Amino acid sequence: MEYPGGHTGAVKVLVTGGSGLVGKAIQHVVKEDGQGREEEEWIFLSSKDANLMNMEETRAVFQKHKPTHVIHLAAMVGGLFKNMRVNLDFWRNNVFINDNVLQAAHEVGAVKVVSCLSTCIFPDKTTYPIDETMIHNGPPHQSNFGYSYAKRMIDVHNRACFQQYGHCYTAVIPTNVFGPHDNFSVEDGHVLPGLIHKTYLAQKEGKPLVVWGSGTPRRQFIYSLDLARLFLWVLREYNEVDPIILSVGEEEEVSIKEAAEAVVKSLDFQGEVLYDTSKSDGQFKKTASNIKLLRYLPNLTFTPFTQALKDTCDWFVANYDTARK
Ligand code: NAP
Ligand code: GFB
Repeated sequence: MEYPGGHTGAVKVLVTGGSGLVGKAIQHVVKEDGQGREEEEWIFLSSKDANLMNMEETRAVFQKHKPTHVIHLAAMVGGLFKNMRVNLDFWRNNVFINDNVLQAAHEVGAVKVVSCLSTCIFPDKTTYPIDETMIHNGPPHQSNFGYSYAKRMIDVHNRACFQQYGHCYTAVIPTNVFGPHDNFSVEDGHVLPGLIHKTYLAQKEGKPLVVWGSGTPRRQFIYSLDLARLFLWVLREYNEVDPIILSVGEEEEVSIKEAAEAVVKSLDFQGEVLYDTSKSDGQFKKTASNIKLLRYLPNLTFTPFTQALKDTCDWFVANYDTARK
């Protein structure tokens, strides 16, 4: 099986951040869905295996496994409100993790690394739809500039690594992700898991659901299992250093109000829905184009949003006691 950099034979894929929302989805697709290949060995790391902010621990785990390929997901991650609270931590922690992982991958001779950016890192003042060429065209939204600049440095690192060593180290740019094993924390998580958790509690306590902000901002959401399948394609077939947006189409963009109404419907919530406009709306929109992806995969389809959301709500209710919240 020919891989970038002329790699043939056995493939050992090390997934950093393998215990999170996206990592668990890749585990599901590789193991339960049988999408893994005979010549591939998959290793999924959590922070218990190594604190990747520490270079000695990072080097040790890479020396231990000597991966030929890396999917780099590990990061300090959070929703709008956590980002607004601790931008400095998001900057420092993610810069440490990213530099350690990319350097350790180089030191063990990994032929490919697929890292993870986000559609929230693009310039806040921009034309739409956003595409992959715009990453560095201006400052990101003020609410998450620490995380955004740390993520943008991955792209800088990849380009420098290609120029100096010829490595195929690349990155994907997912839009907002949701699914089983998400972080359902009301304070620190993203909007969909936060609304699922809040609706579940409102239903149990007979109280109104309070949606934060005006409900007018707009988002594109990708189901974690759809994203996981795309990660396997990028690992095996995508050979550009330039990043690629992994998102549903612009036409799938919904308002926060529509997303909240979809959560209410999925959980069959009968109570009152209120909007707390004292809370920030954050970025109004970050509409991203998936044209580059569709040029590679013209027949690509995504799980319908309402189905994916229902599956996620069902998972949360069934795993309430052990879910991250
Ligand atoms: P997540 O659920 O919060 O998982 C984060 C993962 O990183 C966990 O496995 C965690 O390990 C690991 N990690 C965090 N700090 C670490 C450290 N110091 N050392 C080692 N491992 C560490 O995040 P996610 O939503 O799956 O995000 C995965 C990637 O996708 C991230 O790079 C994120 O920036 C990107 N992304 C996410 C979204 C989204 O909407 N969720 C959107 C765009 C891009 P533990 O489980 O041990 O804590
Ligand atoms: O997913 P989220 O927290 O982050 O969504 P972003 C924030 C939007 O949802 C704002 C509204 O318009 C909020 O006012 N919202 C309504 C809520 N109710 C809630 C709720 O209960 N919880 C949350 N969290 N929001 C993030 C970036 O931006 O996107 C991160 O800050 C990351 O860095 C992530 O990249 C993918 O989509 O605004």
